[in-house]
Amino acid sequence: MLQNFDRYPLTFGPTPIEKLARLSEHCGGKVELYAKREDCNSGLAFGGNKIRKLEYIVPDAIAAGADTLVTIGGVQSNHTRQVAAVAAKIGMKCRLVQESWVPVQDAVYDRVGNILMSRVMGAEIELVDEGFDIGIRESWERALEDVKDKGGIPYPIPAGASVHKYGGLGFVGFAEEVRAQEEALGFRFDYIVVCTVTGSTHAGMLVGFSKDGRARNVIGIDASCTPEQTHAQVLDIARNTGSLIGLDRDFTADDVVLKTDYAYPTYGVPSAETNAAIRLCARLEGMMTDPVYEGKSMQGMIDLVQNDFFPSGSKVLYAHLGGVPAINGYSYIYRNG
Ligand code: 5PA
Repeated sequence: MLQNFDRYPLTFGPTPIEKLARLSEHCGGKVELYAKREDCNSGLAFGGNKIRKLEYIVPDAIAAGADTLVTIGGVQSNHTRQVAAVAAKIGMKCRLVQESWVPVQDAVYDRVGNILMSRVMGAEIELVDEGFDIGIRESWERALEDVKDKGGIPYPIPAGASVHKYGGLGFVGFAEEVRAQEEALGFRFDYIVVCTVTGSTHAGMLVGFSKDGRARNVIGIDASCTPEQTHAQVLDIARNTGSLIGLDRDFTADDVVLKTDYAYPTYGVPSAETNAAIRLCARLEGMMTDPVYEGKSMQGMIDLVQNDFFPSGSKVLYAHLGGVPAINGYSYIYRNG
């Protein structure tokens, strides 16, 4: 589906799929759970889902003659850390706008994890006191202007690399990769579970899996806590990505399956149930998830299994999208494990 697009390799190659045997058993054994490890996809500062997206964006940045990647996220954004790593790798500068998207503050919240790594990798960081919003932000537009004013050539990457024209392509590639892995495994996954916030991960998968009739088998777990905006953004990106790759079909709101029961109490703040899911998965599988994104999709997947959302015998693929470095910003919550 992606043969007409340039890809700048930043990942190790296809990501491994592993069976979560003990977690499946714990959840009753009626459903087989697997994880596709996007959290182990690259040597670039711990990798994660943005690296796959950036593989299709970097060729455009190079072609544009840019010298500075400019992007935005929260203080513990995984996306900004991955853009900082990619900028270092390709020899560009990096300018990051980090807004106060999360209301709780651990003593070291702005010193550890993702933001620590972005600083070490040489990104120029501006902390801005604005709340959560997945849309286009004035602070980011100001940063683009500022780079220009100082004689640089900025390349704009929006939050989560999502509403970028090529933002959906990386996860179309994910679906193609899963199809090839299914051939080797000798079975097909019935459902794919994905954490959804800025939307291009989910949207790319939806487009990619539509090729074999599984668009609605991509189960998004909202972690934005602004689900209407996220749902609309997924649909927009899916439509744009579909027409970009010349797909002969449109997508409707019903194609975007988004579960909205797990993002509470708000973006970036884990509930007691999210923390229970993080600990359960860590203790049964040695697989770490984070309190902002993957812990919520893990909680959602476990809850859906336990409430028989997936028919007995289903094979469910959990897309582990990375994000664990942020857990360092939540040290007080996990001080006793
Ligand atoms: C993020 C996003 P989308 O934004 O593509 O919907 O992906 C959601 C998601 N899991 C899921 C992890 C680990 C993520 O980092 N992170 C954002 C960030 O700034 O890090 C874009 C919000």
